[in-house]
Amino acid sequence: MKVDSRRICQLFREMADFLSIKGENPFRIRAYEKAAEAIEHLPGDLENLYKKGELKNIPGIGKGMIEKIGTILHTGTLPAYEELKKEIPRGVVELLSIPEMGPKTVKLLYEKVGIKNIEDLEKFVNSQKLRHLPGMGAKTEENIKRGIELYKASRSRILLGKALPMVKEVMEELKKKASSLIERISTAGSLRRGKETIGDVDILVSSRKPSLVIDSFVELPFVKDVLAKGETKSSILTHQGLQIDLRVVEPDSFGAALQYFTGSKSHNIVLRERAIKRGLKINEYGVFTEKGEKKAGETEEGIYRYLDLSYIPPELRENRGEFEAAERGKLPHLIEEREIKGDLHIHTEASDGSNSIEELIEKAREKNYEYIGITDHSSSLRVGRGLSREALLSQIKKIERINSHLKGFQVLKGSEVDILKDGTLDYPDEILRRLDIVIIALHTGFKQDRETITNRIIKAMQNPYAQILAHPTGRLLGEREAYSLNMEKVLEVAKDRGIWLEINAQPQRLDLTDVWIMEAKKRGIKLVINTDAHHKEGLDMISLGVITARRGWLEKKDVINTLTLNELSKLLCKK
Ligand code: DGT
Ligand code: CA
Ligand code: CA
Repeated sequence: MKVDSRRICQLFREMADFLSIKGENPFRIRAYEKAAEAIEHLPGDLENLYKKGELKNIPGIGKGMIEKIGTILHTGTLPAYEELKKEIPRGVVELLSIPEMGPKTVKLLYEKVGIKNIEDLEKFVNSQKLRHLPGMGAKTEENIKRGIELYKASRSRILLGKALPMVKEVMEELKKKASSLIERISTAGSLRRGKETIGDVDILVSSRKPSLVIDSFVELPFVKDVLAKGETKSSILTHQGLQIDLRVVEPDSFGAALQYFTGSKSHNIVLRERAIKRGLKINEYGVFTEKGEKKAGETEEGIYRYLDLSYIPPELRENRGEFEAAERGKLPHLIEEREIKGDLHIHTEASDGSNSIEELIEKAREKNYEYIGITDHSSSLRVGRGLSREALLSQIKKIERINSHLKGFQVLKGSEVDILKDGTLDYPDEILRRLDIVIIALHTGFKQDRETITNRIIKAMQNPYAQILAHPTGRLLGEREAYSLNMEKVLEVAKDRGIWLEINAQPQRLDLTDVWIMEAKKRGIKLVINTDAHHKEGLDMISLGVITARRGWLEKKDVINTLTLNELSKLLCKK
């Protein structure tokens, strides 16, 4: 029996959720989570590795988990899973996705009050009954209420980082199935513009036989429901809950349709007004004169050119000044992924990551990088399994040893140092002095007021060894809003002190955000695109960071980790 590895991942994650609601042993729960994570990043086919007995070499997958994988591969499921699924309603598990709702609270509300889903919870909270339960209070109730709102808002949108790989697969399957029918194919909409979350996926195809393309599309294996089906367009829902709109157009209007369906809406409105001013009409078929003569439409470039604009890359189409720049030929030459020379924020197995320094070097060299920064958590961050001073010092020695054997590549000694409650850093200066890269980051006290948080961060930025401010706003998409922060002030200090601001490429973070990136660039602040990877495959997330940087109008020269090793070393020496 062929079981998709993603299904196994999902099953393990559900197991972890079930067990946490049951209040089971945290190590058992963690074992499922770790195995799911490892499977997600597996360097090969799960079934093959299992058959060859090679799963035992994969960090994160223990003996017990290998047995369970075997059972699932043979039977499609696990007996314990089937039992728990009967016992705990789906809606109860979903409660875990609400920010502020931990397993203990879910268990309490389910067992003592009978709350089985979000609707039950919402009613309970709104009637102010939750505050009277043991260990709760008005404040918790308020937090959960906000959590529900946040969750509901996020449920309808999906992370770019999650959608991209799924969409890639969908497009490949469609191309395979309808190869003789399809001339061109592209994503459009917010996905193509690289927005951090997307409502639905838009795909555009050019073909001379539209209805046949549509027929192939709705029959693809990932389709769960067909929401709409016409001669030239269709909407479907995938098994993973992704909505995909497909439109098929004639080849000579592909450019016009691509421009139109890429949006954004506000960008398109300005473009249309521009056309009207010139006595032209623009729509998804092309640019036309008053007499109906077609002037452009086959390519996007042609459309912008006909309206006296240089080509505007999709990431800039948000009506944030791109028309003025395109008119004057002053559009930025946007940064590209191949210009990235290294990654300066990476965790290893020494703290809460899963790979060794050597494994990370190997992956980085595959990416043609010249350097990586090893930056595990600092000592007081318990949840991040932060390094004690001694552990950090011995890691420094280890890195020096490794570096002495490397040619054309260097590991930079670093740390993601926690900003403490009083704005001081988690290691003393005599330790920070020995590091190449000091990242400062806030991991606690998110609920402090705006002034307190701002002052804490600013104080930390004054430390002479502070170099990079990580994930500056602290947001976690769908989970946690940005903490209240006076970003203008932070930018001022960053400029003043020469602190580099991080664009954190984690799909849930993408922080700094596009608008603040533009703001930072305007002030001449340098940025650095980091993955904050906790797993070697996580280094590939850099692409999301680059997309976000592009949305913030960044060029190669604005981004520190486009520097060669040589250039970066010189810069770090100067500091
Ligand atoms: P999303 O899906 O909410 O993340 O955002 P988009 O931008 O992908 O929006 P969507 O899927 O509703 O439509 C795709 C594009 O089609 C949109 O960016 C611009 C274009 N579009 C859709 N409806 C209209 C409209 O009424 N007027 C104009 N000018 N363009 C539209
Ligand atoms: Ca869309
Ligand atoms: Ca759409």
